[in-house]
Formats: sequence, C-alpha cells, structure tokens
Amino acid sequence: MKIFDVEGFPNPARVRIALAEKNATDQVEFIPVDVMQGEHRSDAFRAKNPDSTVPYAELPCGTCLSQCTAITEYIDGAFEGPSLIGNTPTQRAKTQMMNLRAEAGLVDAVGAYFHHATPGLGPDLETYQNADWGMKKKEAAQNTMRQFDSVLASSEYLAGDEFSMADITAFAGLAFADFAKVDIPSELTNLQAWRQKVAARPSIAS
Ligand SMILES: N[C@@H](CCC(=O)N[C@@H](CS)C(=O)NCC(=O)O)C(=O)O
Repeated sequence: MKIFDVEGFPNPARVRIALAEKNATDQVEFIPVDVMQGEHRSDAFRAKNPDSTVPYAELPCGTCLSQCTAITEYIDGAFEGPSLIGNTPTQRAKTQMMNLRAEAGLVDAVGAYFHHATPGLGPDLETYQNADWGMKKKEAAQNTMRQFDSVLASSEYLAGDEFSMADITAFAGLAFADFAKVDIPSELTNLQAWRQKVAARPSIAS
C-alpha cells in the first residue's frame, strides 16, 4: 500500500495515526506530494485522485482511495488490532456520526477559516478567498468544540467508551486549530482533558 501525502498536514495526520494505531506504519510506503508547488493540481495527480487532495492511498490491487474516512475504513479492515470504526451496528453508526461531525465541524471548518480568512497556502494556491465565509466557519469550529466538550462530560471518547476514528479526526482538527490560531475556549475542560489523554497514546506520543 502506498500513501501519497505531506507529513505534518492535518488530513494526512489522520491516516498516519490510524496506521500507527494498527502498528502498520512500516507496512506502508509514503510518497511525498509537493502541495506547495501545486503538484496535487496536476493532470497526473488528478488522474489518480480527482479530489486534488492529500492524502490518497494506492492499494496493492491498484485501487486509488481519497478521503481519510474511506482510507481509514480500509486500514481498519486490512490490518490487525482493535477496531477504529466500531464492532457493533450501534458503535459503527455512532463512530460515523461523530466522525462526520469532527470532519465537517472541525477539520473542514478550520480549513475554511485557514484558506479564506488567512493567507492560507499563499497567493499562488489561494485563488479564491471569501473572508466572511472563513470567519463564519471559525465560529462553526468553536461551536463544534463546545458540542464535543459536552459529549465528553459523560463519555470517555467521542463515540463512546472506545477510542475510534472520530477521536483521530477531532484530534487532528484541534491540531489544525492550533496551527491556524483558532482558540480552543479555555472553559472546555472536558475537551482539554480528552485531548491530553489522546495525545498520550503511543500512536501519537511516539
Ligand atoms: N476530506 C478530505 C480532505 C483532504 C484535504 O483537504 N487535504 C488538504 C491537506 S490537509 C489538501 O489536500 N489541501 C490542498 C489544497 O487546499 O489545495 C479527506 O478526508 O481526505
């Protein structure tokens, strides 16, 4: 399996954490993509991943997968170890729900703020910006943080008692928020405690 990505970017981090959770990092070949030079918008890249995003995976059978959620589903099934997507119908559905909230409400919302209301990736790549939209999405990201804080008042992890893909997505979203300077409101103590607990996992700490 090959992963085309940029080390340290928020969405690639989601897939790298999932691989580390499964102790499978060394079973994957990472191929760097020069996003800052626009390699992901080239015809050759688009032919493999029409989304023009990192990460994408090329599976041993030749199938190309974009979207971290889909790539994580593959990783979860292809490698041993505790499930990141849930074992029962209820756990799976809850994980999907919380993962979607973390993706749309946090990672993508912070991304919209970063790309629209800050210089983002620079003038060559940010060819359309709408600062109002970016500011609105910053507000949305902070509302998602508040929502997650109240979930975590009575739950170990976002989708229940087990660590899951939803936690990975939210963790990457908070790292992106730090980078983009979207404050995590200080009163969200459940969210802060959960973040410290997740940061201490071997898949992240080492
Ligand atoms: N929903 C996508 C998002 C992927 C994404 O937006 N990746 C960013 C890097 S973190 C990217 O490729 N940005 C390129 C650009 O903005 O032109 C996923 O889950 O993979």
